[in-house]
Amino acid sequence: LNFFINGGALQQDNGKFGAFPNLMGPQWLYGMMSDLDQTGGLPEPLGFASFSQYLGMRTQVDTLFKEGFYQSQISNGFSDSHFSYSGAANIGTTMGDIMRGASVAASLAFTQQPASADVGVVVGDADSPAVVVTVTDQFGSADSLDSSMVTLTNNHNADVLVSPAISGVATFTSLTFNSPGTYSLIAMDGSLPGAVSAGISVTGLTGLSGGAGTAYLITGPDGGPQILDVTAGTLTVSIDLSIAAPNYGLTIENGAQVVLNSDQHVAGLNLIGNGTIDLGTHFLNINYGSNASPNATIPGYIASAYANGLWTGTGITSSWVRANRTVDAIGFADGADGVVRGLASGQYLIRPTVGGDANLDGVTDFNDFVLLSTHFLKADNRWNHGNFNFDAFVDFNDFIFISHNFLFTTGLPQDSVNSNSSNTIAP
Ligand SMILES: [Ca+2]
Ligand SMILES: [Ca+2]
Repeated sequence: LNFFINGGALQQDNGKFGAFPNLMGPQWLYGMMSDLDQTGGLPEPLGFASFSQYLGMRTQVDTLFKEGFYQSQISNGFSDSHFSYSGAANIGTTMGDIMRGASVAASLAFTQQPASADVGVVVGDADSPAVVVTVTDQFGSADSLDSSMVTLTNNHNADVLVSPAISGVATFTSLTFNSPGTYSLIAMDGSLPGAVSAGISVTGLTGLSGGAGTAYLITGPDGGPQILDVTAGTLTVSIDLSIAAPNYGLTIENGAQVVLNSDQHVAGLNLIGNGTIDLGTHFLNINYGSNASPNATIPGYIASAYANGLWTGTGITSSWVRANRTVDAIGFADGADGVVRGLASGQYLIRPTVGGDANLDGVTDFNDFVLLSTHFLKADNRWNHGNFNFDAFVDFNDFIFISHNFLFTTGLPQDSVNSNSSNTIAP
């Protein structure tokens, strides 16, 4: 009767359970039973009437072969230096040749995975269980001693994700997919045979589309404040994402671009490096609420794109404005200034309009001249105070826009959210 118990190097135990060191947690007890049916007169362990009783007191007997191999997982079966069960049994010293041996990592298995996922959304929220790869031992269970690194790749691109196996279980909590498709994941770990997941159907979120090389990440809880982080390529946004993700924040990283095919409401806009948003003909409303006004960053973003009137720079731009730059520009207003009808305090509006249209009502007229004259020759970077060339002062260079475009309109459709005013384009 030979027993091998994982938990360390193979070790002869002088035939005594009593010589085991403390073995904590689930352990595997297995061995070769040469005479389990006792026809050969094998002695029962001390304190048990029969082997069947002895085995029956195990927490689980997974496999039992008479005259062969058996294994059983024991939870907390060992305390101090004795094997005990319900505090009653001390196996004693009659078990024969008892040895202890380590389990060995034998294979990999996907033990949890989603069937589907959204592009850019981290796999592992309530909608899609995180991918779990288990390093199994020679008995088909998680190798509780394993802490190796499991590598995850896929059948579409070069993305590689690595996670340590903790007690034989590697959980991937930052897995995302960059583009639609049916994915297979491949798990690798050293020289172990690789494992392939079941198919994962990945679809893009409604209203978002991008070409090859476009990558984005959506973080934050479902229904809570989320961030759309565009990390590479050009992402076209065709619906107001705030309908599904209220007060979401938009980050556009260096080298990435967002093209709006829809008006957009966000909680904040963060451009990194040459990150660019092309408004087209659409407005961007920043609902900054009680946070600091984005006026600290927005005029700089637009000035960067303005490029002395050519609109060829990066930042906040508009391809429509670029094509109509002799008349049109990107204006902006802070609701806290009370200039734009329908734009509440805590909201910030950025939109294409005609040059000189300080109050963003779509026409350059005497009302805009009044705003400019009120702030004339003052240091003020706000479009809604009459600064139309994105520098630091309201002066004659800004008056030129009103003069040039007097009574011009944008030609853009006028919004009518605020039905109390026939002269508003605020969202
Ligand atoms: Ca106006
Ligand atoms: Ca100016």
